[in-house]
Amino acid sequence: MEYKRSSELFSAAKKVIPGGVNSPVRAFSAVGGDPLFMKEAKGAYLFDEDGNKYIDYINSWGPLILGHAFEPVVSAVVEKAKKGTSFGTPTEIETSIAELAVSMVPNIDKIRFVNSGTEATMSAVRLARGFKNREKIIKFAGCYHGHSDSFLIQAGSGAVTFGTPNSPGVTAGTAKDTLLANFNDLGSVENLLKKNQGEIACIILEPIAGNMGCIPPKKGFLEGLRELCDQYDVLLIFDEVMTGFRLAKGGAQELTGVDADIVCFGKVIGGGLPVGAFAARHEIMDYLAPTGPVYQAGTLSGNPLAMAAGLAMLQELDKSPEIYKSLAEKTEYLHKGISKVLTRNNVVHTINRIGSMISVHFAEAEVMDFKSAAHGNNETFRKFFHGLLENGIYIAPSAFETWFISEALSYEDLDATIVAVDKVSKGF
Ligand code: KE4
Repeated sequence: MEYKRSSELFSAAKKVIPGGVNSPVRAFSAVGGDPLFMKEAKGAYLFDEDGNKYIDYINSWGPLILGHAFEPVVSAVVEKAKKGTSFGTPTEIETSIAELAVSMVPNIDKIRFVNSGTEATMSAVRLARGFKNREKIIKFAGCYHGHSDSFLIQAGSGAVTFGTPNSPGVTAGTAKDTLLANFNDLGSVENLLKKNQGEIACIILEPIAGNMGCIPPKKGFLEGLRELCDQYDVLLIFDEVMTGFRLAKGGAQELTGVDADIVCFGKVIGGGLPVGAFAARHEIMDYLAPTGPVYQAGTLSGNPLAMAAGLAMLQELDKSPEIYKSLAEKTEYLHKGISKVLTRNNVVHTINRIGSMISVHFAEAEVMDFKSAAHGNNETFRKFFHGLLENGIYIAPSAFETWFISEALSYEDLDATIVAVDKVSKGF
C-alpha cells in the first residue's frame, strides 16, 4: 500500500502539534512507522489520504458502535448546527438525553454531562471524595481512566504502551492518595482497605478492562468488590467510558448484575462527538454544585450539537436492543475464525472477548491482569498490526487496546479479516 500523502501530512503535523498527534496512542509509537491520516469514513470503512480503504476495528476508540457517518446521527447534528451549536444556557435536548440515559442504565437517578471520559472520571472521583469526606482512592494497575493526575499511576492504554507507567508532572502529593490494586485480585483490594480504614473514598475500575487489551472480570470479582465496598463504606465507581451503552443498553451493570454507586460514560454516549458523563443516585449527585458543595463545571458541557449526536445514538440503541445480540454474535464469529487460523499456523496466542470487545494476545498464558497482559510478544504484535494494515484491516496500534466491533461490519468483512489474519500469520 502507498502511504505517501499520510507521511507528508505527518511531517507537517509534527511541526505544529507535539508528535504530530492530539492523542499519543495515535502516533503508532508502539508499532513503529508513520500514522495514517484518514480523509473520511462510512459504515465499517476508513479511507486514508492516499485513497486506501480499511475495515475499521477501532471506530474512533469505541464511540462508533453503529459505524461511521451513521445517518440518523449525521442528520441530527446537521439540523442542530443550523440552529446554533452552543449557548452556554440550559437547553431542552440536555434533559431529553439525560432522561433517556437514566431510563437505560440501572442505579442512576441523575447524570451530569461533560466533554470527555477524562472529565467524567476526574469529576466522579472528586464527587466521591467530597461525598465521603475522604482523600484516598483505589484504582487497578493497567486500568486507564483518562489523563487526570490521580489516574496516571501505572495507567493502561497509551501510558503503558509507552512504558512510562508514572507520568512526569504528577506530584507526589497526588500520587500518595492513589492506591494500586491488581485486577481480578480481591485480596489486593482487601489489604488496601484494611491498611487505610476510614481513609478511602472510592474504588474506581473498568468493570471489563479494555486498556490492557480486553480483560473480563473473573467470576465473583465484581461481586466481591461490591461486598467490600459495602463492608468498608466505600463508593464503587464503574468507569464505563468504554463499556457504557456498548456491552448492553445498561452497560456492564446490566451485563454483570453488579451495582455501582457512580457510573462514568464517554465514547458511545456522544455518538462520535465530545461527550462524557457521570451519574449516580439522587443523594450522591445532589452533592454536586449548584445543589451541593462539590464543584464541577464546563463551558461546552451539554452543548446542543454534541447532545444531538449523543441523543440520536442512544435513541437508536434504545429502540433496537437486538443490536447487542448481533454485535456479540459477530464478535464470537471473528474470535473463532481468528483463533482457527492462528492455531493452524502454530501461532501462540490467546483471545479475550466479551460482547463487542475483543483482543488478541500473543501470549500462551491466560491474560487476566496487567502483569499477564504485559507478557504478550510485542514483536509479533507489530508484525500482526502492519501485516493487517497492508491487507486493509485497521486494528488498534497497541497490544494494550481492545478491538471495537461495530454493527456496520458485515460477515463478509469478518471473513476478509480472518483471511488476512491467516495470510499475515503464516510468516510468524
Ligand atoms: P477520554 O478522555 O479519552 O474521552 O476518555 C478517557 C478514558 C476513560 N476511561 C476509559 C475506560 C477509557 O478507555 C478512556 C479512553 N480510552 C482510550 C483508548 N483506550 C482513548 C484513546 C486515546 O487516548 O486516544
